[in-house]
Amino acid sequence: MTGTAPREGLTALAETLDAAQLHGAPVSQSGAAMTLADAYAVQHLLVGRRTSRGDRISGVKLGFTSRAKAIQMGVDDVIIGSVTERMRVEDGGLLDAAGFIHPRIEPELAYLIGSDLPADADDAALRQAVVGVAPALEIIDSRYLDFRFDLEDVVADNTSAAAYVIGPWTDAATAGDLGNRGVRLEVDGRLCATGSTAAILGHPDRALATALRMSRAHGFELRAGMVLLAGAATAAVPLPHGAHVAASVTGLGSVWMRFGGGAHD
Ligand code: OOG
Ligand code: MG
Repeated sequence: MTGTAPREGLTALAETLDAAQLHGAPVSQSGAAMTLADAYAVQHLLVGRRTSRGDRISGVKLGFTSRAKAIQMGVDDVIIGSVTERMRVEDGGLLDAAGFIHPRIEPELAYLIGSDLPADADDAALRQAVVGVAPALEIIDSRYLDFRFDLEDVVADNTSAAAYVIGPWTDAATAGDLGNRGVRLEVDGRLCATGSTAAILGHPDRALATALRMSRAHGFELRAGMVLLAGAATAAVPLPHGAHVAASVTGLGSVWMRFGGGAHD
């Protein structure tokens, strides 16, 4: 299949991915030669199914903004997805493991957008709209078998988004230059990954311009109160049941969560 896939095919794929997440059962890679535009159309249909069940979009996330992630997953292009209120876990909270397939955890940096961005806003306007920065954790859980996908598959699957945790916000005006801060990820007190915020697009603030450009290109909105996850600074690590996970960014403090409950307990 080349060119633009028929709308029914895209709707069917969104349903399949939605069911995979709801039932915690992975599905085969789509096998279809989707265009990137098709893949984003599927993603919007998929997230639309969530919002029609009462969820709300709470932010956007970028993926593959670091070499470590691109190498780990074999996908080189930056991608964008949505995160929702029901994906949000309180700092220090418990994420219910029920329904997860093969979760992984990533240390990230989050930006808080303080005001709605008009359609014609430029990069400077977005920088000005950012009111806070925080260490964050992202839990990803591909709905595809063996966590394997190509660019279009992972875009269709809302960039593997599953859950996220935001640490304490620091006022963006006083946070200082975020260009080279140490990043640490600990699972059960064991250091699993270390890196630098410089791994994120060379400087994590570049995530702002990238998010603005990609939002425009692929039909996302940036609104007051939304978070922007800039992408993992290190490769993702498996998230075992019962784990206690913490991430820190030098100068911004730390964020943590537990993963458990669900069918296992
Ligand atoms: C896709 C999501 C990548 C990141 O921070 O790079 C991502 C995946 O690896 O499954 O969230
Ligand atoms: Mg991520």
